[in-house]
Amino acid sequence: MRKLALVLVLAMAVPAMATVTFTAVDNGDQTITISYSSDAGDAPRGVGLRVDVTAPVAVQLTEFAADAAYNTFIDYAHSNPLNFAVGDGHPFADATAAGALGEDAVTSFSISMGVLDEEGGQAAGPDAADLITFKLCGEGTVDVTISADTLRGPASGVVGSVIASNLETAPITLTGVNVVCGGEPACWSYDCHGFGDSDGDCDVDAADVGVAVGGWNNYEGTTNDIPNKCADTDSDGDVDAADIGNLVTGWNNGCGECTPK
Ligand SMILES: [Ca+2]
Ligand SMILES: [Ca+2]
Ligand SMILES: [Ca+2]
Ligand SMILES: [Ca+2]
Repeated sequence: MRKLALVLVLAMAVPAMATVTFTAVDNGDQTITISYSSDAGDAPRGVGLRVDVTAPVAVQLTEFAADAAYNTFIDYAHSNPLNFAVGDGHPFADATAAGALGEDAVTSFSISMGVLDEEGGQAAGPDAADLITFKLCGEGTVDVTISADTLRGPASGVVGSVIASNLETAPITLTGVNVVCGGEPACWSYDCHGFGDSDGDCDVDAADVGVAVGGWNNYEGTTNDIPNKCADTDSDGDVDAADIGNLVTGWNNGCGECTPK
């Protein structure tokens, strides 16, 4: 009888385990939103997430929206200890060491955010939230994988007293995320663009080949006032063999119906 009573006391002393379920969506505008929901129990007090990308991207450090409860960016505070105030900076962190992420393009970074109350104590966040929307700029499309950052927190990616998460079982991967920022050049909507017509005059001739050569060497540049991006015949953020193949097809066969620009 005594033994049973002891077991009961122990069971009551352990807080209910909460399970957090993270989700992520590609918003189609170079931004990604990570959200979570949690079942009954302790709510998150912070997150440590790692983001791995298949090609270098520049995280847009000032273009993010975080849930208001997640008001403390721990690594930013670490890198900027003087005059730091709650809410300052951004939640993006170096994937391999303590400290805020810089502006250089990277293939891995972390998201490090905590919840502080008005007295500076670590409060609980909401049961469910759109945790963060962030923007990545790079070339073409990338796959983006989100997992727990075990450098900064437990394998659940969530700081709290007793919290499990779906990230312990499997990371979340978004495939084919378009990270070409700055808008699409008008030429991408030309009728014959998919066949290498860079200047919109419905033919594929030496002028278009010149733009293709320029784009192969310098995607961000221009050739005779035409953005070299116009040579990107499949609009995937590069000028590579696939684009040249489309141009050769257009050179040989034209492209059918076309209204000049
Ligand atoms: Ca042309
Ligand atoms: Ca022409
Ligand atoms: Ca291309
Ligand atoms: Ca390509």
